Amino acid sequence: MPSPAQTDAVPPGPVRYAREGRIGVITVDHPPVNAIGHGVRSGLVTALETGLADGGADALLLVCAGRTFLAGADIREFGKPFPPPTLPDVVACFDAATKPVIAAIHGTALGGGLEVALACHVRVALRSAKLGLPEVKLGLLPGAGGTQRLPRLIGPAKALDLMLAGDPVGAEEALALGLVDAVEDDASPLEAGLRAAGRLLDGGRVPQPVSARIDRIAGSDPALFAARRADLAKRQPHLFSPHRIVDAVEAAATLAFADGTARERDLFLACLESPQRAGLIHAFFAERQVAKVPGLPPGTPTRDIRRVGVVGAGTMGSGIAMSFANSGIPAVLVDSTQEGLDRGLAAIRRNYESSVRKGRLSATQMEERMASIHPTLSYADLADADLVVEAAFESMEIKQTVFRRLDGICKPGAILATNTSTLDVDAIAAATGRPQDVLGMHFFSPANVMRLLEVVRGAKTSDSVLATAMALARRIGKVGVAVGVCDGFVGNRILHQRGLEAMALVEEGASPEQVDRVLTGFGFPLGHFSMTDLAGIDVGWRIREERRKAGDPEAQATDWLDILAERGRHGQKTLAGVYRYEPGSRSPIADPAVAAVIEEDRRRRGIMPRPVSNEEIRDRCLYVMVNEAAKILEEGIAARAVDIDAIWLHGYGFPSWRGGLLFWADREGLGRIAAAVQRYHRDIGGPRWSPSALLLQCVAEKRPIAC
Ligand code: TC6
Repeated sequence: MPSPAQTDAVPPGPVRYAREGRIGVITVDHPPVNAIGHGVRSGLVTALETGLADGGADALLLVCAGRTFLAGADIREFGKPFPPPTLPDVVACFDAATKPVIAAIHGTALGGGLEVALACHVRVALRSAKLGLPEVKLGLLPGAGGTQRLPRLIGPAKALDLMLAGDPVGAEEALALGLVDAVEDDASPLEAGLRAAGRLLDGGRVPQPVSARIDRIAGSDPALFAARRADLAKRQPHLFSPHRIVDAVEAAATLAFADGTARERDLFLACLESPQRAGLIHAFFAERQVAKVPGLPPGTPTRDIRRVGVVGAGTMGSGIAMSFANSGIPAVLVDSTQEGLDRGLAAIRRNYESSVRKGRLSATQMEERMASIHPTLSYADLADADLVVEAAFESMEIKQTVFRRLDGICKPGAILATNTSTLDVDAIAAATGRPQDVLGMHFFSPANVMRLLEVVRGAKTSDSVLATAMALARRIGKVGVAVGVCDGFVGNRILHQRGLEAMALVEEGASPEQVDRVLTGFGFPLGHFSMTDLAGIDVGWRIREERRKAGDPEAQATDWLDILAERGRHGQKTLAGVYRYEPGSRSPIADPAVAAVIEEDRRRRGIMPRPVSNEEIRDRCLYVMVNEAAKILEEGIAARAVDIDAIWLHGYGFPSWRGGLLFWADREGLGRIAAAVQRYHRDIGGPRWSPSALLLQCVAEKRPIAC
């Protein structure tokens, strides 16, 4: 179908108006995602007024060009003044339209985009479309009438589900919910919209505006709101905007539309002012910014990755194989023993079965994914792989042996990646005759869940290999961050310093539970020691052994964690580590046996325990991280502060509403942090407290470290 001819009625801009027979078509064309910035807002109002005044148009159609419907308000404008018309003004104009308005949705109708569609009389979606109100993920609420209209359309309970999760639903589900009126196949949004408009004009009844409906909210149960508040207090105690969403939906259910809308506006403005909004929006852009690697020209050729290999069927290797299988990339999984292979495959199956039980996967999908993982004992089966990820034991000797072997078997051009978390990628690459094809792909445990992928560029890694790994990260749903080679790269290097500080705090008198409580109180989902148990104490123990062998001055003495590891307390997997665990449960339980080991260790070292305040724990654990992060920037191991922020957000559960480690540091005050670092350097000492020159420089120049 030809696109409608453009009239001169509306000057060229992101929104145009044209007529197609009896239908006035308003087209938004504002790449890449039709975000509703100021130009789109005023364009929409002008185009709507033009359509309403156009005597030849009996109905109006709102449609978008490009890959998606309106993807929401322009996030870059939040925090700046909003020149009118505001999005609520635009939505009010659509709501008051005197001709029927149809929204034809393709791609994603998100946030303010869906709110505009909710103010239309009819919504029709292509089958591939997704619809949602993700504002909660940005620390906001749907502030253009979404909290008032959605409950009127689908009922308050389902509306709360959608707004509190922030995840989009597919067109079919939207139809079942009553969010859209029709789903169309195989059409352009323009064709689908024109068809729906034609049906409406040929005798269909024009539905009343959503704002006028009360059937779905009449008699709402007040207990619903109390239950949601109690649930939020338990699950998301730190977050500001979810509570405001419940308040706004309660207003929809109890107040007249105009009063509910006014209440929504107040609550929206409170969210807008909240520091959490700034943090979450920084996190949103951080995820996208890290994909653009400084010095790697856009358009760098990438290699075709159709099948991969994974060496090692342990916890990491199995999770990595699942990450590929989940994205439709077949994986050959190699292990040195049948027993290891069987154990890995059984773990993968258990994991998928649990997803099937939770309704996240169908039984057929599970079997398809299992079938795309080919277990083998033979390295020769890797000959065809386009990329191999090695996830063997964390030992340089073992890794070099594996790489020598891979170099002999893998086809020319195949990329060889190591999942090492601490070892020198260049030394591993040197075991091969193709160092340009070697790099690190450092996944985080559990690898099939955690989104972070540190892409470690070796001294000889070629641009195309780096670009391929970054593109592959995106393809498998990970946030790839390019980093340089150093011990622990970015994430673990910072974690290592926090670990040393957490251990020092326990030696001085804090308990592991107290340290963990302070960190979860800050917003981390897990405390340092719960995380150690999850990763496996034996992993850290092995790393410490390597460090001891390498003569690291901070890793000389055996500590109480080593004693736990030596006694077979390897963490959650052995139901005992720093904590103990009931079979089938992941909840840590404080264990007097561990307290006794710690006490014994203090006695051995001649340390008299003292009370340690929560504030001291917080400052020491976090400031040591900031100091190390600043050194990483100084050395160029991470190119930008945003890379470090993304790494801690996506790999270590840094609270997203705090924006990221260095974004948070600026808000905490670099002067305060630097002064404390210098004090701890004097009082505690050790390389980890030697102040970063960059940190001191930022303070001297009164400039932020992050942005
Ligand atoms: C809201 O609506 C509140 C309303 C109440 C008001 C009173 N604004 O993700 P991609 C950029 S809150 C500005 O790589 P995809 C993005 O930064 C908003 N920019 O693409 C990137 O720029 P770059 C509610 C935006 O195909 C480029 O577009 N809406 C926006 O993988 C491509 O993005 C949301 O939260 C935006 N809204 O995914 C939706 N969105 O190239 C947020 C994207 O310079 N957006 N950009 O790096 C998304 O979820 C995804 O972008 C997507 C497309 C699913 C729309």
